[in-house]
Amino acid sequence: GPLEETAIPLFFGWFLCPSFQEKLKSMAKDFLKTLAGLEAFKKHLSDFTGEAEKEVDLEKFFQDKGMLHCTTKFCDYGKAEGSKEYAEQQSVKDRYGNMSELTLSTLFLTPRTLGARVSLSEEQLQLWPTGAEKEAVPDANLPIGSRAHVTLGCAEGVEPVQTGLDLLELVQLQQQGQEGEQVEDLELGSLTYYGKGMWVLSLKEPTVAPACFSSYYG
Ligand code: ACK
Repeated sequence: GPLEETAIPLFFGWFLCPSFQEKLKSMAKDFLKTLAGLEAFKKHLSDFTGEAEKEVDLEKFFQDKGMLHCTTKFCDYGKAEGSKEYAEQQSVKDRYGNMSELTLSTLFLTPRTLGARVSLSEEQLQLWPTGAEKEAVPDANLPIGSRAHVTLGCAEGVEPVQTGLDLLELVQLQQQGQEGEQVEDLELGSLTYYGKGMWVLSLKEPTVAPACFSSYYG
């Protein structure tokens, strides 16, 4: 009967330690504050507002989406394709509850989402579900794990799933050789504009985030 079955969660992923969540949130806040003050950003403000002269408070623009994490497999309680197989995978069972260090390589934002890109290690890639990138962008050949991210905020009415999709759009542009417009060297790293309101801050020093591999039932 149902009580003997293992319940499949909403999603599996790495959950950032509470103290580090605060650190990352304040880092993102500082970044937004700096960005908002840059002439280069103001020049492209209409990407966010739809109007040239209108002001935008980026900190209010991106709404908090709760506990910071890096999703590996979105299972939707078993309804998502491949979720049962993922939940039963040996590496998932072995690593469940283990601590890991996530490397955050960039902060990025679009008119929809604000996120941090995660560079997964070989070991962490063993927990990455097959087809995560193909499922999102079937026509491209994107590197495995290139969708890995932490959602830091979403514009009003935007679902967090969008953050990974926005990241893949950026990865695709980079893969196609688009270098973007290198705008400025900030204290945290170099800032690049990719058009259509897409900004990337490459961190000078990748930030290491302690996180626990687990799952969320909601
Ligand atoms: O920010 P995220 O990675 O985007 O974390 C949340 C988490 O699952 C709970 O909603 C992510 N998510 C939602 N739908 C999907 C999906 N279809 N594919 C991959 N990740 C998803 C969302």
